Amino acid sequence: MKRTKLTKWTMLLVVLAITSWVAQPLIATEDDHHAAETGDAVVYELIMDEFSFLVEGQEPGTPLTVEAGQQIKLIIHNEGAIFHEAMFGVTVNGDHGYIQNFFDDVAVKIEHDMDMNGADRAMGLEVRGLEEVELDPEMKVVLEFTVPEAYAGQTFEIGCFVTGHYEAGMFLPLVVREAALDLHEDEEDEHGHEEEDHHDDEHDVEDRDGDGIPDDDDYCPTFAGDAATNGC
Ligand SMILES: [Cu+2]
Repeated sequence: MKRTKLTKWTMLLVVLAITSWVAQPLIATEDDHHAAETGDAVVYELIMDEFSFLVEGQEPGTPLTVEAGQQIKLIIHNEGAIFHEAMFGVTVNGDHGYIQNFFDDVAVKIEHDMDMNGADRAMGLEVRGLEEVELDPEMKVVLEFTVPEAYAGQTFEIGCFVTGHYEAGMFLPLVVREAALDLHEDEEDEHGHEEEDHHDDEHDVEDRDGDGIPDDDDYCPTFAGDAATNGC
């Protein structure tokens, strides 16, 4: 949140970059130019500017929606003119971020490319409990992680807590959907007629936040919101 923190972080990055360069880069520079080949990870680009988060290819204000158990490669890019940060969690705690951190018990691989005296270099860190990402203008960082199964059906948020930014609208819901719904339905079909009743029960549409938008259509199913913002 403070510039001093960024300076220390940047110094740490530089030290680690030199270390990893000397002892073979942790991530081959090549990999970053072939995102599609990174295992089964689903790639999203989260763009920061004044004052919003936007998922590349989506309408402004549309949540970042991921699946429980899914492997994610999240590129965070500050396309704004000023410094921004991203925190991930639920329940805003004043200016300090969120009470529950999305990454509390999640291993995150952090990758960053940089130019070292004209040569392309990459670095990587693997951390658990990542609290925040801080980026100067034009900076880009990649987070790789697996969405915990236990998060299925929960709605989190991504927010910037640089003074005044959250209040200016710099936040976006992060929705975790249950995984592999289609597979589940196929299985049910195989059970045949006698399970029809059970099948129907499961398809009763809930509206947990009571905002009049059924959970199936509600991008923020646990937050009472406006129809104009898809329930967020
Ligand atoms: Cu900001």
